Parts: sequence; structure tokens; C-alpha cells
Amino acid sequence: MAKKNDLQTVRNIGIAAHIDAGKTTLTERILFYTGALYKIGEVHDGAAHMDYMAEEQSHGITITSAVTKADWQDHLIQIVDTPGHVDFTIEVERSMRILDGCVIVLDGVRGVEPQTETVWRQRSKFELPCLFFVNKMDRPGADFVKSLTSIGKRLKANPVAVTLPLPAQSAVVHLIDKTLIRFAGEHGEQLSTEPCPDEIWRSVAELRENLLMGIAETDDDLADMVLAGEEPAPENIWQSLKRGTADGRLYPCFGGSALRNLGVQPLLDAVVKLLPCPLERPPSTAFLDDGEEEKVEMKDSGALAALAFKIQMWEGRRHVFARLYRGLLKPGDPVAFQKPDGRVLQEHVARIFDVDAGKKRRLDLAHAGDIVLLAGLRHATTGDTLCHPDHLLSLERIEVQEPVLSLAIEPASSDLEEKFLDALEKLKEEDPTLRFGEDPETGQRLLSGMGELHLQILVERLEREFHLPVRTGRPAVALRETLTRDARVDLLFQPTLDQGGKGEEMKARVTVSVAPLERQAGIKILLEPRILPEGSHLSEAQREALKQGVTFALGGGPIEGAALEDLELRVEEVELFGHASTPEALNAAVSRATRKAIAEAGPALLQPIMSAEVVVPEENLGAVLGDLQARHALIQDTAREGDTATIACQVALAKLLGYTTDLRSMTQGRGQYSTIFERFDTE
Ligand SMILES: Nc1nc2c(ncn2[C@@H]2O[C@H](COP(=O)(O)OP(=O)(O)OP(=O)(O)O)[C@@H](O)[C@H]2O)c(=O)[nH]1
Ligand SMILES: [Mg+2]
Repeated sequence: MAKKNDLQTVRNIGIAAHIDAGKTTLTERILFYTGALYKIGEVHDGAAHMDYMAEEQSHGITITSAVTKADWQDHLIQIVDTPGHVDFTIEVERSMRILDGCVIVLDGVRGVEPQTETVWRQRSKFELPCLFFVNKMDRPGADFVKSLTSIGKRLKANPVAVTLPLPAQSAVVHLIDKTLIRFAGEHGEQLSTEPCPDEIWRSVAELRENLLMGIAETDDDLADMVLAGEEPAPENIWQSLKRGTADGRLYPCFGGSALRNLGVQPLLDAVVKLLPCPLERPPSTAFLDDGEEEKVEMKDSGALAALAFKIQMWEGRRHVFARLYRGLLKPGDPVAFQKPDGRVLQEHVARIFDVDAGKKRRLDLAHAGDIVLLAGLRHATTGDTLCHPDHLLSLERIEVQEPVLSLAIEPASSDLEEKFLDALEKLKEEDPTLRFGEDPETGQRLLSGMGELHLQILVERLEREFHLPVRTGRPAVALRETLTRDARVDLLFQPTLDQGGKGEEMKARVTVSVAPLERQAGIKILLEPRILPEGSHLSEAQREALKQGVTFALGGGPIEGAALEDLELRVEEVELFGHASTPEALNAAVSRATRKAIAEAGPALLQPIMSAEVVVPEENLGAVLGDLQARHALIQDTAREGDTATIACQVALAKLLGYTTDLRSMTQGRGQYSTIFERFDTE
């Protein structure tokens, strides 16, 4: 293996894509060719090394990102295989957060798909240099050039071809080296490389031209050479391509078929040649306790800075995945971290492990740049920055989406209650997109998550991993409430003495106004009231009481008790009455006024609206469209190509519950769809 503490020879990459594009199949090939695996396990046989969870094997999909490592050309490649299903998008988000580069996989028949756009946005947020692998080129209808065009069109990126797949010949043309690479042997492990024969080269010369022109646009030296008709040396091309990839101006594309063992090794070469080592990434920005910024450079010297990005139960014990950004970490070392609420906690790392999918190996020391598994931490969780206790700082946290679907759930028998709560606590720790709570109105236990599959997998895990049979209700969508018009309320709070409780007089008057805001505007609170009588002021405690009163009142709307959204609330005026205007009085006055104003402002329910893409055989298009219309979908586009049709639409999540089964029966199992949460809106 490459020496791990020589960061020049390390590549940390993620593999991301739309569901089923072939990420796990590709990762299995990478592990096989690099010698990390001596036998290829196929996803469809439930045998993939990377999909080691029982639910992953039974559903044939990836659910949780798995870290593995491979050795290629004296480099250590650490690979995170991420799930493609949108319900598990947090897994992609947190992986992208800690990686240095990524490979986005496309299905060569489908090109860019909806979830490709999502992972693309996630990659862009962290400015990760990225290569594309156009997979499934063995399938009928696969089209490499068209897939590249879809990258340009849908992702607004600049793709350049590096290898062109020729599946019929089990070969790829390498456009930089001008070679033809053939793949032979049982698993394509035997490569033979020859200069590309003229008759093939003639048909690909245009792609080579595009590659050179693309690079020339980002590199003046190379531009001069190309314009002068000179042939740049492959080494020069690689170098400029690496620079263009690093700053996001070029996206090198590779073609092949993971399942048919075509074109994977040239992609691996390119991971080493084109993607950055940890040292080549810009330093991360961290914030010190006093709000000052600090640049964290990837190096062993300096105070520890590591980001906990994932919690996983391993043999029943809590483990924390972390990436080290600076410093060294040994078993027994103390780490401190600050919670979002400002609390600072400190604990000890008991053991450190190197991880390979479902296996772990003990380490004596972790270096900057490493991705490791830590045991012994009870409180550190996803998003926390682990630091040296004398030098506290926080790296940017990981964004978590709010759940959109919930399910009433209870243990099958009441004596399992304690075990049930304990198990949910553990699952919640692992998965920040999972919520568990009680419906305030019905008292039912509610499990909330990102979608039907997410909730289904959680229920299966409770039963299999925790041996906990549960009873569940039907999934229901998460709701929000908003306003449809302005309202203004003036309220005098003056309970009669026996209502006041302690026998002390309470009195305060407030004027509150509310107004609707556009969708996704959130909540705006303006708390700068005019104070009466003229010349008086609010004490710190009174101001805090007003703030709390408002927050409390906005916690639940009048229709379903759902959180309010997209509105502006202004506390316009507060009248004080000497000692009687206690903080309690102000709190009660403002929260009552707020509730009343909301009730008068035409409250309305908002529900999750999804963007959906439905792909069906042409012959089923009419039936599927009719059915979508019956679900009140807003059809945005229908495109036909060959014998498949693609429908783009927006539809309320509530109308999509159970759609997987319905679509299957309308299309004899051939239809597919994917959705992405768009916004909360009235239907
Ligand atoms: N024809 C063909 N099928 C492939 C190829 N690569 C993968 N598949 C198949 O496509 C299906 C999905 O492959 P996976 O590797 O699980 O895809 P994934 O992207 O990891 O899927 P998720 O993790 O669930 O998002 C499996 O049945 C694979 O055997 C390929 O190159 N050609
Ligand atoms: Mg997978």
C-alpha cells in the first residue's frame, strides 16, 4: 500500500449519481482491479462488498455511504460509495463535505437524471473537482456523446471526453494518449494498449479536437500551441486538464461499462492524475470562539481540527466517522467540541480505526487528511468539530433537510417500550434526517423522515437489527402553515387577580401585525416596538420575554398545529404599566396577540411539493399521464425518445404515496420515477 502519511499520494474521492447508475458496481470493479478485493460481488446478487448492510442487499440499493480504500499506481485512493436514492441524500451531503474530489456516474442511456442534478449541486457547494464516468455503455440506446451533451445542458458544465468507449470491441479510445485500450480476461483485468488504428481515430478525431479546444480555452500556453497547429505532449495536456478540473472549468469524461468490465482502469489512472491530493485543496475555514476566522491547512503540525461527519453503530457500539483536517490524533487523546447551542464538551477517543466497508482495523495514530472511525466518544455527533481542548474552533456544519413524511409507530407489545425508545434513540443518532416525537394532538408516536423508502428501511432495521417488532400506521406528509392576508391585533393583557395566580397584578398592551411573505421566505420577526408611555424602555428581561412569547406563538399554526412559515411578524407597540408589566405579562400579551393575528390572517396549509421525473415505455404514456393528472400533477414537459417517454411534473408528495406500486402495475414493472423535494406550498 502507498504510505498513508504521505499526503501527496492520497486521493479521497466520492462516487455519486442518480439511483442505479452503477456506483456500487463501479466501486466493486475498482476494488477488484486494485487488488483490494479478489472476487467481484454483484449488487443484483446481493453480494456487493460495499453494500454490506442486510437492507442494502435485500433491496439491491445503497443506503449508507461506505468508506473503502484501494491502492493504484503507488497512490492510496479512499473511496466513499454514496447512495443514489433521494431519501438518503444526507449521506451524499456529508460525504461531499469531507472529500477532495468526486466521480459522478451517469447511465449512458439516460444521461443526466434528476438526482444527478442534486449531487451536482452538492458537489458544487463544496467546489469539489469532478470527473464523469458514463456507465452502462453496453446497454442498447447508450450514447456517450449525448450523455456529454446532457452534462452541458442540464448541469451547465463544460464536459470534455478523455476516453471514448467502444463496447462492441471491448475497448476504449484514449483521446490524450491516442491509444486503443482493450480489456480482456474474465473481469477485464487484462489490458492491452496499442496506438489507435487510423480508421478508428478518424471517427474520434473530432472529440480529441474538442478536448484540445476545451483545454485551450482555459490555458493560454496550450492555446498558442493549438492555434499554431502544434501537437501538445500528453503530459502538457494532463497538466492543463488537471488545472481546469481543479477550478471547475473542465469536467473530464470517461466512458465504459462497470458491469461488463470496460473502461474502469483509465478512470482510475485519471483519479490519480487529475484529482487533487488533500494538500492541493484550498484550506478550510474555521471559526474561533470569538467569531474570528482561522484558515485550517491540511498538515500534521498544529492543533487538532477534525470534522465528525457520521455516527454509526458498530457491533452495538457507537462510533464516529471523522476526517482530520489538521494535527494528529492518538488513542487516549482528549477532544473538545462546541455544540450549536454554545456548550463545550470534552471527551476521550478510546480507539481509532481504519475502515474498509464492513471491516475495521486498529490504528495507533491518525494524520491530517485521514478519514477514520473513532470509538469511545459518547457525545460528539455529526457536524461537530473535534479540537484540541486548548484551541477550540468550528468548521462549517453539515446542512440537514427537514423531514417531509411521518409514520405513526409503536412497539408490537407494551413490554418492549423501553427497548423501543432506546433503539430509536440509536437510529436517530446515526441519522440526522430522522425525527422521532409525539403528535401533540393524538399522542401518537411519530417517526419522521425523508420519504417512504427511508421510513420503510428504518422499520426494517428496527425489526432486524434490534429484534423489535413494531406496528405502524400509514405514512402522512409533514405540513406547514402560512398566512394569506395581513392582520393587525391590539391586545391588552390584564387577567383578573385570581387568574394571575400569585395574586400580583399583571398588565401589558401590545400591538402586533402579521403579513404573508413569498414561498420559501421563512419567518421574519421585527422586534423594535414603539414603547409607551413615551420615554420608557424595555429591560433586557422584558425584551427576552417578548422574543420568547413570539417564538412560542409561531411554533404551531391554528389549523393543524404545524410550524408556521413564510410570514413577517412585527411587534409594533408595547405599552408598559409600571410594575404590572412583568416579563411574564409581556410574554403572555405578545403570544396571545400573535396567535390572534395569525388566526385573523387567513391561515392556510402548506404541503411538500415534489419535482418528479417519470420514465415509462411510450405505449404507457397516455395511461401514466392520465393517472398523474388525476393526482393533480402539474405536467411541465413530456419528451419521447425511442420507445421511452419522460414526463417532468410537479406534484404534492401526499398524492405520490404508494406511487411506486401503482406505476409498476401501469407499466408492467418497466416504469421508473424519481422525485426531489421542491418546496412547501399550497397544492
Ligand atoms: N447493463 C449494465 N448494467 C449495469 C452496469 N453497471 C451497473 N449495472 C446494473 O445496474 C444496477 C444498479 O447498479 P448499482 O451498482 O447498484 O447502482 P448504484 O448506483 O450503486 O445504485 P444505488 O446505490 O442504489 O443508487 C445493478 O443491477 C447493476 O448490475 C453496466 O455497466 N451495464
Ligand atoms: Mg450503490
